[in-house]
Amino acid sequence: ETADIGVTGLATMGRNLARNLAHHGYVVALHNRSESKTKQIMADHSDEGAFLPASSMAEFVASLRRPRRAIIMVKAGPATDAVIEELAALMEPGDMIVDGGNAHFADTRRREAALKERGLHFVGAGISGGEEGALNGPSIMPGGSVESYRELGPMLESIAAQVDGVPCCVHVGPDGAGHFVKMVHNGIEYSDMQLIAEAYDLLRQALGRSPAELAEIFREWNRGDLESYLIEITAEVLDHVDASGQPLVDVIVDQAEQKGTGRWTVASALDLGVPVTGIAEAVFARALSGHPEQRAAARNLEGPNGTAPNYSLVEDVRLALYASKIIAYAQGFDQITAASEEFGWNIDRGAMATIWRGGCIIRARFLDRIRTAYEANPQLPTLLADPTFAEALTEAQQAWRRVVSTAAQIGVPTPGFSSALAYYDGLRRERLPAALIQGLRDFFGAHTYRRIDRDGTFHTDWSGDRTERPA
Ligand code: NBP
Repeated sequence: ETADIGVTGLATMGRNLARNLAHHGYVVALHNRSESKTKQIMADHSDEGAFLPASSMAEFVASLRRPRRAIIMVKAGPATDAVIEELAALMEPGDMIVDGGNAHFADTRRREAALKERGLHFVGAGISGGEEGALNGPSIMPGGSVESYRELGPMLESIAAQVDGVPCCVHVGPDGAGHFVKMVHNGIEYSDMQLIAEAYDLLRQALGRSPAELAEIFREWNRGDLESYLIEITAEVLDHVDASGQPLVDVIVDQAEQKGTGRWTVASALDLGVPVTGIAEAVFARALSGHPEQRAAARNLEGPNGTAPNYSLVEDVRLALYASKIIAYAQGFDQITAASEEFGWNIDRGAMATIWRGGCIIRARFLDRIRTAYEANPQLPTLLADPTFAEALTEAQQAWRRVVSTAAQIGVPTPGFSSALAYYDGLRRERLPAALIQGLRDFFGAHTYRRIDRDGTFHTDWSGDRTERPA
């Protein structure tokens, strides 16, 4: 009973997380369904810290000091349920099970409730940063009880990425809050990548620049407002020439795949009634790319394939990208707000921006601005209302409109830029055509409407004398 913590599931993520814990001085118990992975770590890394390898789950649990803390890093879904059950059967009240996989937050809520009945703490912890992050400092988003965080927090904070001396790990909220926030993080990652891809596509078509020239533009952008990990690696990918001598981006099949967290984010947003158009367009753009038969069938449809030689286009696209990014993040934070209210999570949005500054895929200078915005006004109704972001949008909006119209004129699809602009104009519009929609709903379905000049709900007798009655 000497291990501070254990990790079961020692594939890429689990192995690196266990090593990270050991590097920080913790005694780490190791377990994997097939023992070969456990042995491999001992062969390759046992000199890096204190590991206690176990060949069975019983041995693994027996090696943990109390209250026991075990992190599960296995494939999300039924495998996670199976491992939880095995662990729970061997544990005692007060012990803690942490799921660091990419679980759906509804599964985490279900598991947390079931384990609480058995006196166990269950912590669904979102972990971002891929294998490199797991080893050297990920962004960690743990849910679960306050008591469990008291025990686990210091350990998780010590292995997380650190930015300005602040760990990229904070207690997000009860039950599924951590996995929810991780899900939205992944959704935002989809929209960031879509916007970058649109900027690349538009500049390439409009200006006829080569991937290497475009890499230079992204490198330049990475020195300003857009500075981020994804912009940085965009330059790397665009610059890469493969063994055949061609830019790699030109030989990769243009069908984007997805594992499902983007889809989960959009499905949850539909349930919550939050317009996350930036994430949704990104998910749908990937889906469109993955239908080669439809793309082949549509290839000869009429439309321009023009250029737009225009000296200010590069700067215009930079501004459109930044403005659209603000919209996508504003929408993602709205979704967190809505879920926090729906599930009683009481999530501190500024703290979420803080822990996304490092370790994770969307890490960016930009997140400091979001943190500042929520610190200045914790009740901010939308990020667009923050003075700094409002000013950035004001500065960008003319360029943004030029970009969307140029893209439409030369036939380059920019669903991210266009839908973000439509969202911006929708929110700032004094009167929306939703009034007409309400009129139509009342006409065909007697769904009633409210008036701007009187309280109450009303119905017009459309099929009769068209007088209005209170409903
Ligand atoms: P995988 O998602 O590829 O899962 C492999 C691990 O699951 C192995 O240890 C395997 O054991 C174990 N496992 C399976 Br599969 N079925 C099992 C079962 N029924 N009982 C017990 N163990 C079982 O590993 P990963 O890529 O390291 O990811 C781990 C988790 O972290 C996942 O939930 C993933 O979504 C999440 N995540 C991954 C990344 C990333 O960049 N890869 C980033 C963030 C989060 P075996 O060796 O005996 O087959």
